[in-house]
Amino acid sequence: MRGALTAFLATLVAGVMAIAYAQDIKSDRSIKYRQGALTTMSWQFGMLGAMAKGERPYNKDEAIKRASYVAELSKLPWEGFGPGTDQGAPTKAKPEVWKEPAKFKDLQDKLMAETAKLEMVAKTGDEAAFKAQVGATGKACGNCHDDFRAK
Ligand code: ASC
Repeated sequence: MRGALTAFLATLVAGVMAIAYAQDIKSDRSIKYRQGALTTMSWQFGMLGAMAKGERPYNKDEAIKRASYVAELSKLPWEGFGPGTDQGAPTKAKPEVWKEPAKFKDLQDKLMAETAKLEMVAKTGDEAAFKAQVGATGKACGNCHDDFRAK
C-alpha cells in the first residue's frame, strides 16, 4: 500500500515536472520568436527611419523593398504572445498584454494598417508622403510600446 502510494506520488511529480518543463520550452521559444520578429522589423524600419530623416539617401526601390518587408513582418510577432508566455525567458512584455488583449489586438491592427499604407506610399515614389508615413508608422510602434512594453 505504502509502495503503491509512493509510486503514484512519484509518477504525479514527474508528470507535473514534465508539463512545467514543456511549457517552459514552449514559452521560451515563443518569447525568442516574437523578439526575433520584432527585432527584424526594427532593423528594416530603422533603415526607413534613417531615410526619412535624411541620414540615408532616399531611394525609391530600396524604400519599396524595405517597406514591403516591414508590412509582412508586422503580421508575425503576435502569435508569439500566447497564453503563459508572459514568462520563461527575459522579456519586456508587460502583464497588460495578457490582461487587456482587445486593446493589444487593436494596436496590432493599427500597426498593420500603417505598414500596409507605408508599402503603398513607398510605391508611389512620393518622397514627402513616404517620409510622413514613416512618421505615422513609427507612432504606431510607439503607441503599443507605451502601454505594453516595459522601459
Ligand atoms: C524603430 C524601432 C521602434 C520604433 C519606435 C518608434 O525604429 O525600432 O521600436 O521605431 O521607436 O516609436
